[in-house]
Amino acid sequence: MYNCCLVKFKSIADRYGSLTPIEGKIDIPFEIKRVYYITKVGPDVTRGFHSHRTLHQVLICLNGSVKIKLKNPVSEEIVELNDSSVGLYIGPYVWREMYDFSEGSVLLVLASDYYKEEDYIRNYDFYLEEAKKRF
Ligand code: T46
Repeated sequence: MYNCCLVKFKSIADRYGSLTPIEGKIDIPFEIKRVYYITKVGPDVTRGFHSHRTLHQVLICLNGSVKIKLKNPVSEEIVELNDSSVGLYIGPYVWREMYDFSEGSVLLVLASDYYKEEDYIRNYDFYLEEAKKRF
C-alpha cells in the first residue's frame, strides 16, 4: 500500500532470551529523533484518526497485539501487529486508526522527527482534500 510496508528485524535469540536491535537509517529508512510508546489502552478504544504531512514512523507491537487500519483516498488495508520482530512503516499522507489493543499490549513507535502538532491532519475531509493531489 502507498507509503506503508512491513519491516522484519533480525532477532538474536539464544538460551538467554531474544534481542532485537534497530538502527536508524540501517534497519529503518530514517534517523530516529523520537520514541514513544502506547500502553494501557482499553478494549473498545480506537486511537489515531489522523495522517501526517511529513513524518515517517515505524510501529512495533512489543507485547500483545493491535490492529492498524491504513487508508488513503483510493484504498484501505488492515494490518495486525503481534510480533515484536516486525515493524509497520507508515510514511506521509496515510490515514491511520489503531484499535483492538489486547490486554497488556505495548505499541512502540519510532519517529523521524520531534512532536509537531502542525504536521498532523486530524480532520478526514481535510486529509482527503490534501491527499487526493498525490493520487
Ligand atoms: C501516530 C500514532 C501511531 C505528545 O505530547 N508528544 C508526542 O510525541 C505524541 C506522539 C503525542 N503527544 C500528545 C498529543 C496528545 O495530547 O499526546 C496526546 C495523545 O496523542 P495522539 O492523540 O496524537 O495519540 P494517538 O495514539 O492518536 O497517535 C499517536 C501519534 O500522535 C501519531 O503520530 O501516528 O500514535
